[in-house]
Parts: sequence; structure tokens; C-alpha cells
Amino acid sequence: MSAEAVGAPAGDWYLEDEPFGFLQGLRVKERLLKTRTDFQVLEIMDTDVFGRALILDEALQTSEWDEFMYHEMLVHVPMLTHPSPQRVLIIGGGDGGTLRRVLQHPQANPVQVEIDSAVIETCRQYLPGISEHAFDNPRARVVIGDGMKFVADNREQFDVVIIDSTDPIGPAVPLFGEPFYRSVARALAEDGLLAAQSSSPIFMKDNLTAQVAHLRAVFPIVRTYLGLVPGYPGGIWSYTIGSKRYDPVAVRAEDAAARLNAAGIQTRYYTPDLHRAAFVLPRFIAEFTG
Ligand code: AG3
Repeated sequence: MSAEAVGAPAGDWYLEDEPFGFLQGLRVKERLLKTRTDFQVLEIMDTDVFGRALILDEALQTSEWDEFMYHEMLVHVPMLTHPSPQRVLIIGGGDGGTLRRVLQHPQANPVQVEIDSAVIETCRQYLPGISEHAFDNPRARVVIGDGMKFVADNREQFDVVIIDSTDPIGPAVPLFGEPFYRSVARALAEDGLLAAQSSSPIFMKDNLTAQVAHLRAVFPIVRTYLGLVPGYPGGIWSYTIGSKRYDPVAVRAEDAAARLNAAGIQTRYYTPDLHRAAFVLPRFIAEFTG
């Protein structure tokens, strides 16, 4: 959408026109790249507030400024819920922010399956601070391919599966459905758990409600938690864990703190107290996530 069309102030604005009828704008310093990959339209822009940002199919995915808020919550909450997550599978997450946080856990040997190699290559070049060389880490294995197919064909058992996808629109829709969650459950060990980004609890309530229902059909423990991500519409984002045995709400702050300390993990958003607090939901959100 052009800035003139909505009468935005002077200057170059990246306007994100959400399908649910909400417009947000970031003032752009420089448009660095716009390309059509085999799967999507990929853009990199340098912005005033967020620094460099990755945009896929006109939806902001992550930025230098707020990536830690999203990635720390998507990763450390499930990783510290499982007592010893060694075999970790990441679906999506081509910017590398998730992989980098998983690798901070010394026992983890992650496999990442990303469908679009162009996202990885572009982010390594334009947003190196997000992955911080995670893709070069010998403990990480990166597979370029379809995450659904990988999970369906997989013969390994994982402790933790992290789904770092785009919105539940277009090609990503199956990643939010019950058949996929069943297939993930089969790929998980008997005490395994899954964590997925689960949309805006403000604007995408129907998506989140459906996702929670699909997870409930498969996992005995399903819990939604919230975090701030100012670059995403509404500024508050949700994540949902489906777990076979461990309850993320039962994690003791002392235990999480001890593990972070032992591993020397420095965080800027996640704290052991916040881990618990993130599951305390405003009433109107608890009403539809149960
Ligand atoms: N994945 C979730 C992005 C959702 C953004 N939605 C939007 N802008 N409408 C982020 C991937 C980061 N690794």
C-alpha cells in the first residue's frame, strides 16, 4: 500500500495492511532488498525504530530491535520446561533467531527444517546479528525442505519441537492444523513437547482458538502464553505449548534460573519469574484459550 493512499506523513513508510483490517507503519530509512523467492516475496528494510527488518509476503517477521522478545519467549519457555532437551527440531525460523537461542542450551543438538533457503541466505547477509553464526555451529543441522514432509517421514524422536512459522495464512495454514500436530506428536518422545507461535490474541482470535482446539485434540497439556513483540500487529503475541508430560506452568523459577546460570545464558526478555507470569492471561484471552 502506498503512503499517499492513506495520507501518511511525509517520508518513506512501510505500511503493513493486515487482512483483519489494521494498518501499522514503520518509517523506512532505506529499502535494501525486494525479491521474489521460490516461495514468497522477501524484503529487507532499514527502519528508524526497528533497525533492519525481514518482511515476507508483506508481513513483518522480525527485526534487529525486537527479535529478542519473540525468540527468547518462543525458545526458552519450552527448552526450560523440558528437563533435558537434547533432540530439538525447529520448523521454519529461517532468520536464525530461534536456532541461536536453542544452541544456547548446551545439551541441545538442533535440526532445523526451513522451506526457503533464500530466507536463510538473505538473513545471514543482511541480518547477521539475529543468527549470530548459529548456522555455522557444528551442533546444528539445517535441512532445506518442507517441514510437514520432514516430520511425516521422520524416524527420529525429538524432545522439543519449535514451530517458528509465518501467520496462518496461505501456505503456512497446514502447520496450524490437527493432522500436522498428530504427526509432530508421533515424532516426539513420550515426554516431548511442542511450542508454536500462535498469532495475535487480539486480532487473530479465531486462528488462536482453532489452533488451541487442534492441539487439545492431540496433547494432554496445552497452554497459551503471551509476550510483547512491538513489530507485530497489536504488540502482544501468543505462543502455545502442547506437551505430553511436562507442564510449562509447573516449572520452578529456581530451576530455570539454575539452568540459565549453568549455561551462561544471558536474556533480555525472558526471566524465570516471567516464565510463570506469561501464562497468566487477561480474562478475555483466557476465555477462548481455555
Ligand atoms: N514468525 C511470526 C511472524 C508473525 C508476524 N505477523 C504479522 N506481521 N502479521 C516470525 C518468525 C521469526 N523467526
